[in-house]
Amino acid sequence: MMEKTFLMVKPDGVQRELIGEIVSRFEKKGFHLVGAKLMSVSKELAEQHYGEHKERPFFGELVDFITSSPVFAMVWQGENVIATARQMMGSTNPKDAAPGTIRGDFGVTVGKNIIHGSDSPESAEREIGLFFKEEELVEYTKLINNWIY
Ligand code: 3AN
Repeated sequence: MMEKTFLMVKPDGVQRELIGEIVSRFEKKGFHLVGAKLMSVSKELAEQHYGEHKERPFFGELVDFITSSPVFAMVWQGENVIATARQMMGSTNPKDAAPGTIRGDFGVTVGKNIIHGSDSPESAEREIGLFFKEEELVEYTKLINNWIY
């Protein structure tokens, strides 16, 4: 199923200069980049984005962290991209993330786990809407897709 997902290199990934590495993994996999921007996350946006974690003890930390330095927000498109991107990211806690995944290869601790990815079609739609205006998403055809699908 052709889907879109919201992925975000978090402040630790941007500071550690992992944007290129991460974008490259999704490009090489065969997914299609339809939106991207380097941006600062306001406290309001962070609280909306992490709304489902409001009652968790680490909510304050989460908001402080994501607003502490720029993030690289992206929208990727492809068949089953939501679930596949989650697999490519690895487990939430990098200590449990398999080698070969982004968190398994580059992360150490759960508070700084480098990347966020939507976990369902509903959250993908919600998060894309929070971070991107419709005109910031670029629909285009890539001939290489004929060799992927
Ligand atoms: P994921 O990002 O893999 O979907 P969630 O949605 O369970 O994981 O958690 C959202 C974010 O909250 C995670 N990316 C992680 O940075 C942070 N987080 C999760 N559990 C903890 C924890 N025990 N302590 C600190 N931060 C946490």
